[in-house]
Amino acid sequence: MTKIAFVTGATSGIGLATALELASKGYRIIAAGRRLERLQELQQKLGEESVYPLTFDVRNKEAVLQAIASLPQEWRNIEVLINNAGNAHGLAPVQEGALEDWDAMIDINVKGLLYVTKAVLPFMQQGRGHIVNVGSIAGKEVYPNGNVYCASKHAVDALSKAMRIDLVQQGIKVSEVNPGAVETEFSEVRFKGDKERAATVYQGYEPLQAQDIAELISFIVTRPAHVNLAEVLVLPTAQASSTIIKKQ
Ligand code: NDP
Ligand code: 8X3
Repeated sequence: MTKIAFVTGATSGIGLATALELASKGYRIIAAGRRLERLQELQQKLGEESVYPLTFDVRNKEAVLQAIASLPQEWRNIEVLINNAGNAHGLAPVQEGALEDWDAMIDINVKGLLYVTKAVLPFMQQGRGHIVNVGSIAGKEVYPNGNVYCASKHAVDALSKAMRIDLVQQGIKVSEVNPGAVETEFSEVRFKGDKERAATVYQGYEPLQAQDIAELISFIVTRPAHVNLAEVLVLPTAQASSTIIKKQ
């Protein structure tokens, strides 16, 4: 039977690349995000049998629970959950940070991940499920002006460890992938659509690409049943810590 992977944030960047990579490995994909047209494009590309688009805002508890509860019978046997949806909003010292940016990061990156996990877990079979949380190097270190984004990813780090302990008796694996800089729409969202400023984040060195993370996630979920690759920190070769020091 074909395995089903549920990927959040499948409209862009790491989530989209992961959906495509897992589909190429034979998974059927429940592709989640807010931008329905992008999910439909993915479905057109891979076929109706292979992709089920599911739109909801992870901040909206009721919408998350309702959307996941509405999954048709043939899409309910979920083996893999990739908790990837998330973003940074703003980059400012704590004394200047915008409250709505803080709310967004905590609501999306932390509470959204929890809501989706809570709703998907009843569909996972004991001894077969695997949850992969996309954390960040920002969940391991803090950097100037990263305050609340870093805190949200530190929460993802703590939750990944806690979920692994809570779910071990059910034979459900929990892994965490912590990337450094990946060139996606991430910085465009952080800088509120300022493409020029976003582009500077990835200039002067070779950043990771979404495909690099997708291949890693695919490797993690295709290990034998007795192997759980619990945690990975993956960086561009040019990045040694959360603050990237570019060559002069
Ligand atoms: P992108 O901005 O390219 O993708 C973010 C994805 O998250 C989109 O598919 C978006 O879908 C989804 N998303 C955002 N907000 C919501 C929401 N409220 N409800 C539902 N879905 C939402 O960024 P990345 O691919 O880079 O980010 C993916 C993950 O990787 C994030 O958790 C990020 O923190 C993490 N990460 C990124 C790094 C980087 O350098 N790029 C490094 C380390 C970690 P839509 O807008 O359609 O809803
Ligand atoms: C995204 C990478 O370094 O901007 O999590 O926090 S960073």
